[in-house]
Parts: sequence; C-alpha cells; structure tokens
Amino acid sequence: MTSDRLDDRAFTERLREVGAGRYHDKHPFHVRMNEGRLGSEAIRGWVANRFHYQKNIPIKDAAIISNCPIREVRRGWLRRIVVHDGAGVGEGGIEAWLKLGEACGLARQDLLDERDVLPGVRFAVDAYVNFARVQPWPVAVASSLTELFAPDLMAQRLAAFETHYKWVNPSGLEYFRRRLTQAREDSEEGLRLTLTYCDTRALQEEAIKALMFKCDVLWAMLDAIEAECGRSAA
Ligand code: AHQ
Repeated sequence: MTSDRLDDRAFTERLREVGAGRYHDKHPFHVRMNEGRLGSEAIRGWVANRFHYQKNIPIKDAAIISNCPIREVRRGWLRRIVVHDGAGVGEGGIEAWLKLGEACGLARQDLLDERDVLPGVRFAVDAYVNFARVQPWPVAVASSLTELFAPDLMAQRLAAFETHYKWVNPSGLEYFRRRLTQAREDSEEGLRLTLTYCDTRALQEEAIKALMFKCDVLWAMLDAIEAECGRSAA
C-alpha cells in the first residue's frame, strides 16, 4: 500500500497553518493587551486566571511522561517539569508567575487559592490536562506546538507591558523574558518529536487536530477572561 504520509516539510506546513489561523495572538483580548488598551483590573484578572493554566502545565507534562515508553523522550520532556516547578524553593516558572501577580498588586495566596479562576478557564485547563492523560503521547506532544507561535507573542507582550503598563513592577516581567528562549527550545523539541513519532498519516492528522484543540483551549480561556474582565478599559 503506498503511504500517503506527509513528508516533514508538508507536515510542518500543515501544523504552522493551524497557528496562523487559530493561535490566541489574534484573540481580541490579546490584541487590546498588546495595544495598551486594557485596564488594570483586566490585566489582574488575566494574570490570576492564567496562573491556573501555568500551574497545570507540569501536571500535563507528567501525564505525557507517564504515557511514554521511550526513555530518551521522557528524559528530555522531564526538563519542562523542572522549568515550571523549579529545581528548588523560590525557583521556576510557577514561582515567576506568582511574582508577576505580586508585581500587578495581587496577593500570592489569592492566586494559589484560585479565588478568581473563572469556570471557562478551569474547564479549558482541565480539558487540556485530561487530553494529555488519554491521548497517545505523540499526539499530546503535538498539542504543545502552539509554542511554535509563542516567541513572537512574548516579544510583543513584553514591549506592551514595558510601554503601556508601567504600573506593573518590571521585575514581574521576568517570566515572559524567560519564555522567549524556553518557548523556542520547547517547540523545537516538540516539533522534532512530532515529526519523528507521528509516523503514519493517521497520526499526522491526529497531531493536526490536537494542535487545533489546543488553540481552542487557549482561545476559550481568553473568551472567559474577556467576558469577565475585558470590559475595563485603560
Ligand atoms: O507560559 C506558557 C507555557 O509555559 C506553555 C507551555 C506550553 C504547553 O506545554 O502547552 N504552552 C505554553 C504557553 C505559555 N504561554 C502562553 C502565553 O500566551 O503566554 C502561550 C502558551 C502556548 O503557546 O501554548
């Protein structure tokens, strides 16, 4: 049977087309954020709700590791958990996001207590974690490829905060500065694994659908945040 498997270039192009159409850099909330048009309450609501996503990333990544039988892949993916959880107290991305919250005037405990987490954000994040638990690990890896499009957004966001949201203590922006390189490293690893292990046309199509699903996860989070917090203008 002739294989109708996409070659790496065509597969990569299909994945990039998903982001070009659906990545959350185009969501109205992010567009307004990057144009400096959000009020402080909208920024605080976004930071408090995105913390729920951030603290669930290592749980999602551990789910992928738990489903993966290949030692070399697990060894590489394990790095992500340490990036977020930190190698020790006071380190890692989750800690840096808590510092972003403090830089916006939010109490750490309010983020940790999930006091302001919106139902739509909670459901979208739960859907992402459960996706990673039940999907074949290469398909779950493919869902992280939204990070192919993250570095440009991080750069735009950093510039926006430094220009339009000077009331946020600049020390809180360290998270986004780190993501410029971490997102690039993550997406290079994720793309290499996806191209290697989504090695049938069926798995390639599942990977493309996984990326669409993840774009919907990120979009749905912003829909909920926009509905609740997006009304307050700068
Ligand atoms: O800060 C982000 C992060 O740690 C991750 C992990 C990765 C994944 O495994 O799905 N995705 C992701 C993302 C982060 N930040 C988002 C943003 O806009 O700040 C972007 C998001 C992503 O592109 O998936």
